[in-house]
Amino acid sequence: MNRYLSRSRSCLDIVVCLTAVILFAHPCFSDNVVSRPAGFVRVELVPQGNTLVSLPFVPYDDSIQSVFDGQLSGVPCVVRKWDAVGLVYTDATLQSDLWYEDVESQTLSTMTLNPGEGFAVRNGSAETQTVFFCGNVVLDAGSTVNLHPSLNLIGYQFSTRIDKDDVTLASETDLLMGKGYWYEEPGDEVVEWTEPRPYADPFPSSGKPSIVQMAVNGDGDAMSLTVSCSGAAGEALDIMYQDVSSDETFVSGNGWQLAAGNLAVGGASVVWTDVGAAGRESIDNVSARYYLVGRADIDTDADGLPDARELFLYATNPDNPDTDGDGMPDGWELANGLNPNLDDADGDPDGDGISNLSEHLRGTDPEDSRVETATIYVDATLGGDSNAGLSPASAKQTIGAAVQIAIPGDSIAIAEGIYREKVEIPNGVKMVARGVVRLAQ
Ligand SMILES: [Ca+2]
Ligand SMILES: [Ca+2]
Ligand SMILES: [Ca+2]
Ligand SMILES: [Ca+2]
Repeated sequence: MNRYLSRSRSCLDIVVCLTAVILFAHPCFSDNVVSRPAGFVRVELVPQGNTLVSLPFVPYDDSIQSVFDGQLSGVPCVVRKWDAVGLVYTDATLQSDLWYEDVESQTLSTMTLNPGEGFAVRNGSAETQTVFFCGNVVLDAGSTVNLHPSLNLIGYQFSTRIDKDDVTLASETDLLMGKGYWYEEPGDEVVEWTEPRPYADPFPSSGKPSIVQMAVNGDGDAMSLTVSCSGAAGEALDIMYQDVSSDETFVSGNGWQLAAGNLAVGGASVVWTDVGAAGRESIDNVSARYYLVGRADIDTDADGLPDARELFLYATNPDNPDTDGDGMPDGWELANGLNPNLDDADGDPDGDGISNLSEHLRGTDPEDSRVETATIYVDATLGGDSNAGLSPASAKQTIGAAVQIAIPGDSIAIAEGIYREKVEIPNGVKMVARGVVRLAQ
């Protein structure tokens, strides 16, 4: 049996504790904006041999029957767990889609599989077979595995790989998702192997939406997610995902991408199937994929971006419609190719001489250099300087505010009234009075 891991303890524990304090200071968000994360790891089983594996997600049902759920074929397929206390193996054998403790007496297996445990899978087929281990991302603050004297078969307890230098149980190799490892405890006492969660937990502790089931199809190339919903009127969902290859680590708070946007929901649950898409590999081509479901219809700051997308896709503030304070709302900036986290009000990517802020105020496209002249309306009585000014109903209040956004060729239409301001008319801008206009200081 291979010895993959060796033990050495030092001040590493202290470093890990400090890391934990930083991770757990992360805020949690309100219950109905986003789900907790779920995911799968894809594991390849060598033909007619044993592969050491582990479960890096919390299965929806930890029975062996449910964990494998029709994913294996061939004779014999056997799952073998090692009892480090009794120093014996326990086997479960697959026959006709059922797992047996004893095939002859038709006694079904009661074996369970959970994170932290390692086990061997014998693939009885002459072909490599792939299995998907699915479930919730492990979000416990810390996890402990008891290492018994002599041999143990273990897995890393969290839903990511971990670098060999970061694991408290000093290792000769990185601990990879979905892999199992033999560990030989040289002492004669039980040793606790404890790891703090290696990624932040910015997720609500409960609530809906919630990913309540994942199931792979028979061909192993599509994954169906069942999402439990709140049932709120107008509820709509975004599905976000994150792919992590075997040499990368999961980063929970960012790195998410949109898989499907604004799915309509008409009841207590909805099923969405991931069949891949342009820019998103189908599930048979990725090592591990994580999913997050956000409410697409909750936009607290009314900037056009749902809270969940602001938090996990764009890193903008869901409570501030203009995160970078440059006068242009987050949603408008993203829709027009600008940066919602950087003051780019003075930028002019289309080179038309009109700044991004002016383009926003005029309602034009900052990525289209065609200049459209406009009429800007001013009304001392009914107007407001935060209005766009491009229609009588959204008139500005002062001529100065209109001048600020005017370009040569524009007209400024001034409604009847008294204007107590000093006005300088730029070249090429025409002023049109509509009724009796008085300028006063
Ligand atoms: Ca928003
Ligand atoms: Ca902005
Ligand atoms: Ca900006
Ligand atoms: Ca421009």
